[in-house]
Amino acid sequence: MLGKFFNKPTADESARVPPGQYLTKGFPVLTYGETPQVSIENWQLKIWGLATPKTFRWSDLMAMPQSHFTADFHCVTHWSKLDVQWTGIKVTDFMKYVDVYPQAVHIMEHCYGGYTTNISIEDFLREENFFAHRVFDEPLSQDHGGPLRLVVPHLYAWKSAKWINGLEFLDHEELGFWERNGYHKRGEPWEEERYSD
Ligand SMILES: Nc1nc2c(c(=O)[nH]1)N[C@H]1C(S)=C(S)[C@@H](COP(=O)(O)O)O[C@H]1N2
Ligand SMILES: [Mo]
Repeated sequence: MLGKFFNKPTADESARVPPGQYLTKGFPVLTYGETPQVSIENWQLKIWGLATPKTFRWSDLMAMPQSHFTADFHCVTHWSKLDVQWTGIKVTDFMKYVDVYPQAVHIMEHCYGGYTTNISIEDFLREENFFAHRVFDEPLSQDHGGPLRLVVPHLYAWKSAKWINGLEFLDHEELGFWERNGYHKRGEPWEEERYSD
């Protein structure tokens, strides 16, 4: 596995590489199915379920506070990329514009193209999570989820929904696409929560 596509981590880095993961030199694209084409003019992010329904347009997101993030990225297929540099909106800043009902405990992330993934409210509301529209100082490419994706650094990257266009608030846990297909409900890389039992 090491060699052409993977780096052996330095001692410093290896403390940041979860068990069973290898550092990749590039930034692989991992997409199930077709890559959706979404223009900024037509782009929408909808809120529904156990929250006041709302639709955000691109200009709404751009008017929110913008932040820079450096985060490690861990795909369950065993590659990790350290220190990815992103620009976007903190989830906790975004959520100041969303009115969630008290019964909500879980979220389904919905995407253009039909991909879904589930996350608990607790995992979603962490300070280090963000919606990204730039990476390494370039607009986020379509392949990597442009114009906008979610990034949840503390869970395997399948939770980091590309082309995100909906947050459905739920009073129970429902499973998203990979979670229904054998992957773990939560996906914490340090615990190697790869597959469901
Ligand atoms: N909409 C959507 N989001 C997605 C995926 C996908 O197939 N569709 N793949 C997930 C997986 S498995 C990973 S590892 C990361 C990959 O992000 P990247 O292609 O930018 O590396 O996106 C996640 N988000
Ligand atoms: Mo992945």
